[in-house]
Amino acid sequence: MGADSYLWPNFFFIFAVVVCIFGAHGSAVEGKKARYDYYRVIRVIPSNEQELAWLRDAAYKRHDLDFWKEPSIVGHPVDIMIPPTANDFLKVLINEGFKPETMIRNVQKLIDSESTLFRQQVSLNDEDFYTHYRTFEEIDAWIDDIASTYSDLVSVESVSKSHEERIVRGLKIGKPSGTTKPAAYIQGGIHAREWVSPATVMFMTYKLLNAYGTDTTVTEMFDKFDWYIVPVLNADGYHYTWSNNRMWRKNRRQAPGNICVGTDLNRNYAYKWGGAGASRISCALTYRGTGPASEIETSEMTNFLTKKSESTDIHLYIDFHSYGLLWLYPWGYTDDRTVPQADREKQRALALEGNEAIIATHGKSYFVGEAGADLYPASGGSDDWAYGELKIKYTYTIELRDDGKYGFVLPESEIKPTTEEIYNAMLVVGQKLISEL
Ligand code: 0X9
Ligand code: ZN
Repeated sequence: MGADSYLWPNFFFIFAVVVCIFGAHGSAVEGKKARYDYYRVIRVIPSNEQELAWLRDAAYKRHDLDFWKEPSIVGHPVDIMIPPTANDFLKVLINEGFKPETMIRNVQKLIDSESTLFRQQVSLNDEDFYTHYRTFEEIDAWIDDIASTYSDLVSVESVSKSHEERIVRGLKIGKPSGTTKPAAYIQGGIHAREWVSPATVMFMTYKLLNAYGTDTTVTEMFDKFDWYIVPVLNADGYHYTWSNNRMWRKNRRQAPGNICVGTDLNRNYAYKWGGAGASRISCALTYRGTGPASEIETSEMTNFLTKKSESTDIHLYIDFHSYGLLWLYPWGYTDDRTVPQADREKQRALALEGNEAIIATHGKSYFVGEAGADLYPASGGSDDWAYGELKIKYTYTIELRDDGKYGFVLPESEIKPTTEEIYNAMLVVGQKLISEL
């Protein structure tokens, strides 16, 4: 998903149209669900800078492939979803000296096993509600249910509108107080296909609410801070992953003059917009949009938070993604670790502490690192905006489970353990925030 192309628009125009119809986004017939029959996901690990550069070039040029995990650094896996029509790419990889390992043989089979069709209706007070993936409508109804069940602590906030006119809503959780309290912000679902993100945000929220009044840390977290929790930022995209295409990542607006639908909202924020790792090609998975905060979801969400930050201090910002088990801090727009960043060491220390709690839960360990330098530079990210514009001290992007066995199509049985480890990490984060007041 490279940045730029000198060949554009001649070659890329034709190529992109073909790709949009048949390529990385599944075999979609208008009005029908995209299918991923015999799409496979393979993993290669670049063992030197040349191999890494080769993979970057392929990610940039081959829009018929879907890089589930983009090339990052030497020794780190790159996961690529290959449609059956691009099986030649496997041979190319082998010729280049890579040893591709098949992670998923048939993506459609995995999607089918998600069995989202036959789910029982359960009350939100039942753990069963949280151990299944939920539609946008279910999540939206959940927001109202939670607010009425925990009405002494919770109210509903409208964060933004979506292009298709959904309302992106969240919860404000905190013991009401006569004075303005400091705040914390948690978001999920900026990338539509990363289903475990909204699921974890919801389940964690429910667990926290149930622990209020019993667990002293949680009680203080809600007594001393107001928490803004938004389970699904990319409402249209998330809805679309249920209705049309499980592998959709971006929002659903087609800007005038663009060939393809969708902007990667995590490349659209108005801080260092348009730099490295953000494509100017509308068909790319990492399309940056037509300008900084060109998308309504981004612009209204940033207005929402900017307004909050004018009346209170926001101490924490977490954007939950999947997958890869990573706990990242800014900057994300550059891979230069020497760019000044006043809170780097404190952010890192807290993430490492949080990771200890994660390890103690189920033995998983998250890699703690700087987004741009340790993963890949990608500009226009929500985390960089939160840190760069709003100066939110503890700003993170957390990539949840798994580490590639199922990728985005994570079995529902993993929602609970993921939530448990993240919940424990949140207590550590909560303690830190409280201790710094
Ligand atoms: O590339 C992204 O947007 C995130 N990874 S994902 O696989 N979920 O798409 C990482 C974003 C890290 N932050 C920045 N680069 N600003
Ligand atoms: Zn993501």
